[in-house]
Amino acid sequence: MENILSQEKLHELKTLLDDCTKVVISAHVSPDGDAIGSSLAMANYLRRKGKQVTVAMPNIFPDFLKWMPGADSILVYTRQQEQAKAAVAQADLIIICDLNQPSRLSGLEETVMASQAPRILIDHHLDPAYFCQLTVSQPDMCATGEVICHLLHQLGELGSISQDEAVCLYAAMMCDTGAFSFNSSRPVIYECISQLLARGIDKDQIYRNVFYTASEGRLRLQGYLLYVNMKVLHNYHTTIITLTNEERRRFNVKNGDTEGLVNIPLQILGMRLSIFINEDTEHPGTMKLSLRSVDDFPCDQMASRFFGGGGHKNASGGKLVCTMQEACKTVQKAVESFSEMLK
Ligand SMILES: [Mn+2]
Repeated sequence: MENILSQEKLHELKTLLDDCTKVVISAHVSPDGDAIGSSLAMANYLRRKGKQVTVAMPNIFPDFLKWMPGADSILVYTRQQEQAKAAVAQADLIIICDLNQPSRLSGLEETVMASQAPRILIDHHLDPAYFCQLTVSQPDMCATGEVICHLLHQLGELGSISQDEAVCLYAAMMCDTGAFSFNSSRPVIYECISQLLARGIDKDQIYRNVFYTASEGRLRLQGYLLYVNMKVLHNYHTTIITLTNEERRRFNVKNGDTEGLVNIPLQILGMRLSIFINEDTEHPGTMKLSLRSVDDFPCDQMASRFFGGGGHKNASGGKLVCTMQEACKTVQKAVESFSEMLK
């Protein structure tokens, strides 16, 4: 295991965690498994230490994460604004997981930034903004869940965390690595996992809880998207899949039902980049883009140059406020401008 904090920072972390009584934990908008898992791991850990903890997410999160220990008490800002604001106003510590810019807190940003409470950022995205008293940023790590494993190790607590905490941390790492199929070759990841397994978690059950939860509609939609909507740009080793809210309604699929679909086209031999353009269910007319690549193709650079987003080398996202047709044109332009790297 790695000691990621200097002695001085470790002391600062200990003091912040010891001195707080009411904690709010949040993560990025459209929370994924790492955002929810790392937030709930910290929540379960601090509750066990006797702290009053509220987890508040900027907006809804996928149904396939609702089994996670503590998920039932998560506040969703877009649905429970007053409660979330009150919790932030009363907090004497705010922990922010899995994001690198305060704008990623979306509707919660203003309230969080207005609070006088100290903030801790725990994250693994590139180029963190320094808007917290304590910033724990480890861009080389596979998930915020992994960063938390190392922090708990350094606090001398990793060996004695609860099973619930271990489950959340494992799920966080599993979700951000496609069940350890990408961005997960650093040996120390498996030292973390070894420690989590030693807490008695059932990793196979966690896998099924996350990945084997499809509705009939999702499976049929998946077939439709691959058969009808997927465009293959053979010259660029790139695939593009589109999904509008109208199509979503036709298959009766909910938020979260399209999670992971962006990875499937990379199963085609030789494909290097997969782009999924997905109309936002909460904001029709906004197109959310997910990018996945293999090897050295920089998804994050494409997302930041063309889609107002960012992320990691092999996984990034962004959004465009426009029609689906216009989004497709922008994607085409983006792919052409990266043609040298894709041919
Ligand atoms: Mn993450």
